[in-house]
Amino acid sequence: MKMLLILLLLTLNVVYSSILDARQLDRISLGSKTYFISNILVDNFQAAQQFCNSFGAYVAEVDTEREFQLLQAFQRYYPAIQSLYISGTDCASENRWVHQRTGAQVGFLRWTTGQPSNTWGIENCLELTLAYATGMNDMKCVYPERPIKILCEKDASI
Ligand SMILES: [Ca+2]
Ligand SMILES: [Ca+2]
Repeated sequence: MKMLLILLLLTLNVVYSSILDARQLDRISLGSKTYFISNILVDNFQAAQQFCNSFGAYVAEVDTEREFQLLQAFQRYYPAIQSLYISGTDCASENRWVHQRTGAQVGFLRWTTGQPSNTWGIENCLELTLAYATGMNDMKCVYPERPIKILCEKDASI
């Protein structure tokens, strides 16, 4: 299984950097973008944004199926990481998902089983999750009971 994942990542032109900040995990590239996972946990979207910003990056904005597939493969490479903050909120209009940074509509949505649930009417942020069928889940933007890592995106190649 692990070998299959490695092969998949290789075919997706995964490039690993040997020089990593202590707060980052490995990186991957797609076109002119670089993605990396935080090595810290945060319990709210604002902190996620601040973390990515400190690297000149932003919370990953999934806009194409190709981007989604790559990032999902990247996450699967680290089975211990079940959840990752990604960009997107529907706080202004229920189930109309836009990026927090730009206000642009989220270009690609792939919900995991039973989602979006908008549980308690307050799930207005997005995570990429390996739970159930894997995909996206709407979750609370402030979630002290369950801190998670962050998927950041940067407009630069490695
Ligand atoms: Ca919602
Ligand atoms: Ca949900």
